[in-house]
Amino acid sequence: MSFDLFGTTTSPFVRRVRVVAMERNIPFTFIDVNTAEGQATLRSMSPIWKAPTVRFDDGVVAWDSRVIIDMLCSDGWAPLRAPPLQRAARADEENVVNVIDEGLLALIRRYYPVTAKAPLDLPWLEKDFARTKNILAWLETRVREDKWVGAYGAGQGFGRAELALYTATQWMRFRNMIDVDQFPKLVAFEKSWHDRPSLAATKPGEPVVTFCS
Ligand SMILES: N[C@@H](CCC(=O)N[C@@H](CS)C(=O)NCC(=O)O)C(=O)O
Repeated sequence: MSFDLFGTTTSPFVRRVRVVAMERNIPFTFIDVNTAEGQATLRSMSPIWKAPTVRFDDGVVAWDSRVIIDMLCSDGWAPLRAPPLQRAARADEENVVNVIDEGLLALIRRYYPVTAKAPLDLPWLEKDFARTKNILAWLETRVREDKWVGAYGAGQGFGRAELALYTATQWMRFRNMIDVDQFPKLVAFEKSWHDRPSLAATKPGEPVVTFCS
């Protein structure tokens, strides 16, 4: 399997796909959608114009990081932790990933007026900001042993929830969107994973490496 990845060097959702590809040793070609050509191709492929969007070597196109990651792991998740099979544990993991996605999307909606120097004192932007703070406070109560997120994952490796949380808080720091340091358990969580090679090789804004070992 190989694929073309339409993305940016900064997107946390694109980063998740890059991390999974590196972890699973799946080669890909990166196409920057911040170029005119990359953006035009993205728009010809996806009606929502969002990154990540992927075209696999068999021609299959997918957007949304969760769907893409599922496809990259269709024959197994190793060395990542597979999603749990047990009902309650599965719901817990899906809920955690969904919470993180919503927190990120709320801050991404705020990021655009921040960069445009547009007003931020609008009720829906204020609600989005409060929502993200509430989400981070909730996640703070879900971190276990400084490493795992959610009820199910203790000692079972780096899975979707940990990937989602790490890439989210790192993007929030990179864009200076919220003070992550006010959440000590999230800070401890980040520290636990900093040296994982796939995370260290995909820092926001740095050139994309598409290595396979
Ligand atoms: N649910 C999507 C979210 C993707 C997303 O929001 N991507 C942002 C970049 S971080 C994007 O492409 N934004 C461009 C836009 O809104 O036009 C996923 O998980 O892939």
